[in-house]
Amino acid sequence: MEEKKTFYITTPIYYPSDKLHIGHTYCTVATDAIARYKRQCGYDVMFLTGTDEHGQKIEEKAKAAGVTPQAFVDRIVTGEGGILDLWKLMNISNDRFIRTTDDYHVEAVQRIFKKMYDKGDIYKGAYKGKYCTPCESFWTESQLKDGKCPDCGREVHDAEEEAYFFRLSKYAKPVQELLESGSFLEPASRVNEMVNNFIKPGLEDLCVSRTSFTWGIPVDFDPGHVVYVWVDALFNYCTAMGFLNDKYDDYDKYWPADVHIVGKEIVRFHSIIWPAMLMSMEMPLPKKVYGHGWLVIDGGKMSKSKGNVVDPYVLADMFGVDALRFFLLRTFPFGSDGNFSNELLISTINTDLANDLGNLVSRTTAMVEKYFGGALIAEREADPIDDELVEMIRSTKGKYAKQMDALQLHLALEEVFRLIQRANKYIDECAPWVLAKDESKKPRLASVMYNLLEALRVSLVMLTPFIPQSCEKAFAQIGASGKAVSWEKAGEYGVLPANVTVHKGETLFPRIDMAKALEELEKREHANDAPKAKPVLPDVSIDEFARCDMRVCKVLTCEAVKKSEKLLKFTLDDGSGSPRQILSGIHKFYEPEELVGKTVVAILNLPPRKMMGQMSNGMLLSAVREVNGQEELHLIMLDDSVPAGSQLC
Ligand code: ME8
Repeated sequence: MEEKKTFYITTPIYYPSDKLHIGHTYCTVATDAIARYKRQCGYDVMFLTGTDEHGQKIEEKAKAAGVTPQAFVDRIVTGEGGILDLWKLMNISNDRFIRTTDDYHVEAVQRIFKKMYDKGDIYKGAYKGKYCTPCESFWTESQLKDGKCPDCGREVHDAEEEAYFFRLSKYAKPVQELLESGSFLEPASRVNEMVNNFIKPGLEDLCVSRTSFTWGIPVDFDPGHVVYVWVDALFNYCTAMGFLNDKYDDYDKYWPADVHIVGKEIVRFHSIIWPAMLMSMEMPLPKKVYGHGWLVIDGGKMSKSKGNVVDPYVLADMFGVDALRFFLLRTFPFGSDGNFSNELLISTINTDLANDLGNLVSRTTAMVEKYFGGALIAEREADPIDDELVEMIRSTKGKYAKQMDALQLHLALEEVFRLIQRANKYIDECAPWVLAKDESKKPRLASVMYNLLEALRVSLVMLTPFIPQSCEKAFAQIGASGKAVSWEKAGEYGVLPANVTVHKGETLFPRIDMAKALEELEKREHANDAPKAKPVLPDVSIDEFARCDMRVCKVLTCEAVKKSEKLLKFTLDDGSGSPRQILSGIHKFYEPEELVGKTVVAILNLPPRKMMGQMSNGMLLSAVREVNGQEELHLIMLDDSVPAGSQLC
């Protein structure tokens, strides 16, 4: 058997420093559509994505959250609502997922770094910068705030830090040649930008190790240094295939990558630094780097600090995963920036999916049911009016494929929608409702219906990479399965059986009421403004936890403490037989009368404490949260059936 041709495609690996937004989703959904298309065409596809987990930024965020960097990234990558969940929700069909903290990657990067060092392409030098002594931090000139330390605002002084450098300058010429010949970097406009802005002014050697923080891959032959995060990150594309490690064995099969899909701001790393390092390693170069544009809001990039990030979870929940995938790829030319707005999203769904595609499916299946009881008759009668539609059924595939192969996803979709719109027009031209009135026109009516089903079949095959779940449902509705829904048959007419049977089903894309949806979105966005719960504290051992004696208590009496606005005095039955007194500063939230008789929880073995002259022997447990700057407190109360003295564990 002939071996399938391989196709290796990657997305950037994402920083797990915050929740991902619709801009990140855009990149991954686009890559997914290309990967699905290539699989359809018969390629043996390897689609890689992952997370880029090292670096100072993550180290600082973890510190601020009071957790270890590993715990911090674990939560964002594998935690609920994290990156893996998002890709599952968005129906991303990646074949592999790499985390740069995976052991095999760490070890392979150490070997790579050593190889370039042994070759003389990495050398030890000094990184000149500004130093803040109290903070013990190195800064570059551009990181300073008004010439002072950006962290503490104090004076900085010139300093040097020992660091390793990669001889990027040595590769300036071959990299320029690579960029200027062929189609290594696309869109072509990005080539000039790279050559004129970065290579021609002179490529300087690149600092590839740091000693000012520790959250990175250690340089194993020089403790104290960690590998620069971009060196670590870029090699993911090879280590994930098994390069210099035993975890996988696919390097020979898939490397070099057919295409790296990346956002425009990281084109420089992928089209200059990456090929230079590969040249140094004497490894084959990827065939293409494609730099897509950004989704912007009011002309500016989405960013957490600007508060304009759009949550893909909210949009997918309100409008459906396929509708969101479709909108992203149909609306914006892949190589350029696109202005995101909720209005545009809703109007695209209504126009293309509800009106054009959804209506074509529902009108066609409804008519086949109404006029033929669901199954077409075999006898058909052609008419010259069919010719244009039939020709489009045959020719759209070629035009679509040309655009898909050039990664012009929006233009590929344009071809499909041309066919869908033509089919809708054909319904009006043929007026099946008139044909249906005349029994002798049944064969003609059957022909019209058949042509519509064929137009739908080929359109849906081409839409499958974009809206896979909806296409599966639509195929079932139009009675298409097996070979008929294959790529191979997407440019042929006459594939569905003559007696094809339809199954009218649920509406695929209900029309969205713009005003109502915008109002709902507004509400949900504000719901997201609510403060997030505090980060989880560092781990305690089970033994430490077990030393806290927490028990169920019944409130026997409760009264306000004189001269105190906050304190309530409780007498509690803790199950021991003698009453226990606890003071609690919760008067702002509860009146004493409402608590008598309640079943509460207290920690009993805290050291006794005197408050307003009274002893408190323990503490009542409450749930606390800050909402809009106000503290909210809820005393923990249990069902009255839980007996006093029951221990919490
Ligand atoms: O850059 N519109 O990670 P990242 C479109 N870890 N694309 C956007 C976008 C937007 N508004 N915002 C972000 C990194 N992206 C590195 C990559 S690869 C070896 C290392 C895209 O999480 C962005 O352009 O900051 C980039 O391609 C991707 O999301 C990941 O960004």
